Amino acid sequence: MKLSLLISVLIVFCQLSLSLSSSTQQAKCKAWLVQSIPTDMPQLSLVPGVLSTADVFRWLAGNSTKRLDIMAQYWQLVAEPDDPRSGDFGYSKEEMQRFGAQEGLDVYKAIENAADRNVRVRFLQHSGVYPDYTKEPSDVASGRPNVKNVTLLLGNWWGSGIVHAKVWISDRRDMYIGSANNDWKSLTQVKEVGIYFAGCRKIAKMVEIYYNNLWTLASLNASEYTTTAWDQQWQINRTVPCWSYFVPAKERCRSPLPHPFLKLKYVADYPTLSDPFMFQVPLDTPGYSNGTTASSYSSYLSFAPPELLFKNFQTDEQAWVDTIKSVGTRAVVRINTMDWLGQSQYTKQTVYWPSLSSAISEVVFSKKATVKLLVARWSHFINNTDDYLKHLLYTNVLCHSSSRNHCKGRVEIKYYEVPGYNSTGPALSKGSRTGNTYPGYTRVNHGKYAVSDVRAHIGTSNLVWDYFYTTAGVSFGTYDTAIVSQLQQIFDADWNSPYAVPVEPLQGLAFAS
Ligand SMILES: *[C@@H]1O[C@H](CO)[C@@H](O)[C@H](O)[C@H]1NC(C)=O
Ligand SMILES: *[C@@H]1O[C@H](CO)[C@@H](O)[C@H](O)[C@H]1NC(C)=O
Ligand SMILES: *[C@@H]1O[C@H](CO)[C@@H](O)[C@H](O)[C@H]1NC(C)=O
Ligand SMILES: *[C@@H]1O[C@H](CO)[C@@H](O)[C@H](O)[C@H]1NC(C)=O
Ligand SMILES: *[C@@H]1O[C@H](CO)[C@@H](O)[C@H](O)[C@H]1NC(C)=O
Ligand SMILES: *[C@@H]1O[C@H](CO)[C@@H](O)[C@H](O)[C@H]1NC(C)=O
Ligand SMILES: CC(=O)N[C@H]1CO[C@H](CO)[C@@H](O)[C@@H]1O
Repeated sequence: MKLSLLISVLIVFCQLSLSLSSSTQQAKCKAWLVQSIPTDMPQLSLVPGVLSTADVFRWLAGNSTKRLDIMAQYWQLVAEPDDPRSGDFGYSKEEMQRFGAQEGLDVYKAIENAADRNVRVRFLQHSGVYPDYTKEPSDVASGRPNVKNVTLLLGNWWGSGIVHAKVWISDRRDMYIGSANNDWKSLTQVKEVGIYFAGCRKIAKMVEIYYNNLWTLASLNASEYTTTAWDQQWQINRTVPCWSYFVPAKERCRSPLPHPFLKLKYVADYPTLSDPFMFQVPLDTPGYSNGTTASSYSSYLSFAPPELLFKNFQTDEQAWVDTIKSVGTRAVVRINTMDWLGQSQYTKQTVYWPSLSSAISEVVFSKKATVKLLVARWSHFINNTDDYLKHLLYTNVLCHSSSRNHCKGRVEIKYYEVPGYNSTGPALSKGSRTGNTYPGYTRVNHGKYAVSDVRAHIGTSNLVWDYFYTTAGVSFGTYDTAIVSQLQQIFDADWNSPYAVPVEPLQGLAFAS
């Protein structure tokens, strides 16, 4: 009698606590995909339920009550059509309005308002860009003791590289991760993709550790913690923090960061984890038509450079490679990037970097996968990109190079050209009209993401060696079917638009399908 009573009390209690914990969790963590779509792209079909970056940035600042942490490459939220040194110079008030410059000012004001509400604000950035550098964060910090700003120069730590991650964390629970810079143009003149989390403490906490680690680096004297190491994997000598895996274990220092990475002996390259840390936070996806109920799928975060890893997180490079390799047999991987190079861009010795192109060729051969790659063509296009893309397209020739091959996959590559991309820059220069029709550094597809049939990966890094080894970057990835499916829709809208034009194979080597 007593025992059965105890048991039923226990059962009721267990059910109660189960339903409590699942309902509080399910009600809390919401995720939306976020885009910026440049003005004057009438032929792009819009994916319903995707939020706009400008709204999300204003909300993150507007909703914050205690803390607001922003990590940015640079700041240019306030347009400067009157500054002759600016790429905005010479455009009229009406033109700036048509370009959507107001959105940037509104975000800037929302940040100022948060600072005035006595929210504890932190800004961490690279040195900024011409002509203002760090003027905007410094202005917000000036005279407000609750606002802290630091400039972190990763070149002092890795020989080259910058803070390139774009992350907002508000009240340790709302967050943005994606391609958008703190720049008015990133809201209405550059195509961006990111993800917005609301009420996601568990995920925000993990990203905050990375944020704090970078904050700590900014306060240390790099020359006391760096060394030159022989990088066996990439065959160069390079500057690395003294706790790097490239430093032999005996010479390796203790990381001054509070959350050091796995203990491993000397390794010849960065270890690929067989069990990178995944978490099962149920995500509500109210922006996806049929995806409002939270289900538990595995999700992950990945970080660059590798020396800034902690716990059991994977490197950003591994997360990209694993996303490509997650593709099912005969299924499709979609990849979107601004830059693509199979090498390094900023190092003294140039590194050859086949990691992503190899992963693509591997799934084309073995899994009969189709890989669709969308690369930006714009006014700052890297000249040798086309050579690397043609090299990757040659996979199609190799695939069919023997009648004994059972290779049924293919690579398809397109350039994405935002209309007006070849007419950007100040409207006025040395007193005369330039003929440009959009401000400098605009009209480009800047998103960095990949999505297979089962896994979505949303990052902040361009697909070039430096971003994975010397530059700060963060990605969020997930097997959540709603996010996977909506990210595919975003890609397909671009891929099938008239703004995407096929990259031609090497001349004379066209592969007939
Ligand atoms: C807070 O965020 C929500 C969406 O998560 C948004 O609807 C609301 O407008 C934001 N509030 C402010 C004051 O920005
Ligand atoms: C950093 O450390 C180096 C080497 O110990 C030293 O020469 C230099 O003065 C330090 N710089 C600062 C700003 O403390
Ligand atoms: C790397 O540095 C070592 C030690 O200074 C030197 O002996 C070696 O030649 C260098 N290798 C390259 C490829 O620069
Ligand atoms: C590409 O080549 C052109 C012409 O040679 C040059 O002016 C431009 O600076 C190059 N761009 C880059 C990003 O290398
Ligand atoms: C820009 O590209 C378009 C389409 O390719 C072309 O018609 C136009 O002449 C180009 N403009 C400039 C300034 O090169
Ligand atoms: C959404 O609904 C459509 C039609 O009912 C269905 O085919 C699709 O699989 C659903 N997507 C997800 C992610 O559940
Ligand atoms: C590192 C950095 O950018 N520091 C700036 C932060 O803001 C103050 C103004 O309060 C500037 O004086 C600093 O230069």
